[in-house]
Amino acid sequence: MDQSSNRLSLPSSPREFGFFVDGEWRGGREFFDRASPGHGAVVTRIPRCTNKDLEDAVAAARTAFEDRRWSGLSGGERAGVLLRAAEGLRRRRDEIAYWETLENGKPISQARGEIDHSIACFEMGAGAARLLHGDSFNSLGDNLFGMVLREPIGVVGLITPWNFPFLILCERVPFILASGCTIVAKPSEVTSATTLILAEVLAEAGLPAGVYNVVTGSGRTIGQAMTEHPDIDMLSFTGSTAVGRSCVRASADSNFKKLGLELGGKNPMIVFADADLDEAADGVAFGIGFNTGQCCVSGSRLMVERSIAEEFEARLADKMARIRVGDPLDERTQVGAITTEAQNTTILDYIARGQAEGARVVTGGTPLDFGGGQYIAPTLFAGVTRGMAIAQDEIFGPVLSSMPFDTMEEAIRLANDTVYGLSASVWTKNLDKALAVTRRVRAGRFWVNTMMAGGPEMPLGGFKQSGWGREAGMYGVEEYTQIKSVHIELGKRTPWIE
Ligand code: TXE
Repeated sequence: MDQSSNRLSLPSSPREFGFFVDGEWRGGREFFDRASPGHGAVVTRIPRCTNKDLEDAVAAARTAFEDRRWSGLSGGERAGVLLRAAEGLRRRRDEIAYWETLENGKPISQARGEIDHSIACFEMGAGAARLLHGDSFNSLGDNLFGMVLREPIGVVGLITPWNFPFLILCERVPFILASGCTIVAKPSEVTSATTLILAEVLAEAGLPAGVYNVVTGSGRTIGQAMTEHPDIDMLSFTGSTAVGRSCVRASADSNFKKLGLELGGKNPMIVFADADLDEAADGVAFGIGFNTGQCCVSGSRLMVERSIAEEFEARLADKMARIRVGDPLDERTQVGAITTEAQNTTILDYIARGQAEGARVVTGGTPLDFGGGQYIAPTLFAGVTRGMAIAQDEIFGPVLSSMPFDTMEEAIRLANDTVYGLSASVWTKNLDKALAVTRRVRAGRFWVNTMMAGGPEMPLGGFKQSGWGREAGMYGVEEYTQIKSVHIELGKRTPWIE
């Protein structure tokens, strides 16, 4: 097939966005220009909101919460809006995927898959809105009845990163809305377009004004102000561990807002000699290659049983060298561009550091030139030891560090040898080993003989310094609720004063 027919083109001029407060679009006074990381051309102009804009958004979300225009509806009515939003997303799937690819640099086919997953999140959220319930205690004696109510927590601030701008948003928004809360969202300054498009979709689906607001701007200004805001009841933050730490401080210094934090990872993939080695090599290549390794759940450390280590690394290197890296707008591309220049520099610095510290590049290790944008070849390091930076730090790029192990005990020890605990995967045909590893490796998401599988039913979140709380599924909805215990006296109350 002619190569050009497989490729979408860049927009003829940058698309300018407003921001969304209280059901209305507002024009920006100053803007960020965002260049496509795959091509270098400016594709969007995003408003640089002010603190006053944030104040307006929080006030709108507060009013919408307090007057119960959303939380006062039945779960069924909320579900109706979420299902209509899912339909709206289905209609605009290709458009949303296109802007996601332009700002983020991920392959267009992958972006479409992420919109499909996002639609499923809205459908799941609709079900959850109807299913959310409390509990009752009929065991307190004939004179007392106990009820446990789940109430929406209030105004939720949502700060999202640039690696999955729409997917991460949609792993949260429908669940927050299902609970009855209202939202002020702030996307990453480099990938704001699709968070703004969602505002249009939700409004068309009948979401009342003020329930979903979007302010755009930098993390240091708008993001920081959100973490400190006394009228935001809960903040869901996804991003770096460093900023996660500052969210905790800001919460303590302001109103003790509840925090949901999804932070970094240095996730192990453990391959035993009895695994299907071809499948394992494919899964491991996917684990580090998917989204150019810019996933909080990327498998970035490989632990492979020593008896097969060399053979497995060679097989894996062969697969990694065959990953189709290139123009994100090309239908055939499997791995696109690195999303920001800063991230590109960070990754290349880590590759240089790995070599300086004595690890051996088996494949990759270099930038790739496609005549514009920034790309890095999927990279495998062998001979990595636990003290090396590439064994400990989250690189957030297509760089995999391989370490051999001799026994299952050693594999588990190596896997847990990190401050993080977001995800892990194990490859073996032996059920005893698979379950022992799953039980003992400390991570919030586990894959056995697969990588990255899952759906909106399953909760997401981390152990250790990978974060607090869970998103998605029923667990995700419950995070956005408060629990109220209600005690009802029945019959005549025994008097205190005779
Ligand atoms: O993240 P930041 P960056 C990791 C990854 C990456 C590193 C740095 O290792 O290399 O973080 O990326 C907003 N108060 N992850 O610098 O700064 C910011 O505007 C409040 C892992 O881009 O944490 C954006 O919306 N908010 C990760 C969001 O935080 C602030 C995803 C994330 O940006 C803020 C992304 C502040 N002081 C990066 N400063 C994951 N878990 O998937 C910034 N922000």
